[in-house]
Amino acid sequence: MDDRLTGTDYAFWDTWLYTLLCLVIGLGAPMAGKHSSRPLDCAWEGILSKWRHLFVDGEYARREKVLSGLTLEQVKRPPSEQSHSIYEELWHATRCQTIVVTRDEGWYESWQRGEHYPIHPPVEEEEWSALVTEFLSGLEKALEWASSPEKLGVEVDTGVTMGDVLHSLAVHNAYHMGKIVAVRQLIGTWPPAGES
Ligand code: NI
Repeated sequence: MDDRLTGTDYAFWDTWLYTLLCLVIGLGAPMAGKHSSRPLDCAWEGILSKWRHLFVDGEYARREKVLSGLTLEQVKRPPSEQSHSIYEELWHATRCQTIVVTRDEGWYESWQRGEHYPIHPPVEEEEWSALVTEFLSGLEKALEWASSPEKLGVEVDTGVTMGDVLHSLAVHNAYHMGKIVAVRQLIGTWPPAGES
């Protein structure tokens, strides 16, 4: 997410999503009869569950699980000199996500200045838990953006829609969630206690 998105990069996803939507609605319409809104509702619920799959619980461990059962000591210590700590990974992913889902201009400007990681490690356990809360609530905000074709179609940059940016955000999250799991495996905290 260090570079601004370009429309051409994401044209495929945009086309895929809307073609799928049109197909589902088109197939449902002849069977709709008087209740023509129901296939549309069902189709959109299906699309929303795909977004939940991308953001919350699909393809790899639930994001809540990836971030659970960690102590302050474990999240602030990088596993090697070249590595980011778990706290740094999540801080970075969260800032990026918050910028996308809240359209926060202040955070966007600091990101543009190259401030992609925290300046210092967390001192209090609460800093970590607040960061986890911000990240998980950001996932729900992403789903709110995905809750209607109108919201997904909002143009956030020339030729770039919110839907385009959300797909990119899901990939970015996956990259950093995977890095966090890798660090957890290295330091012997994966899976979280009590989970398989
Ligand atoms: Ni990144």
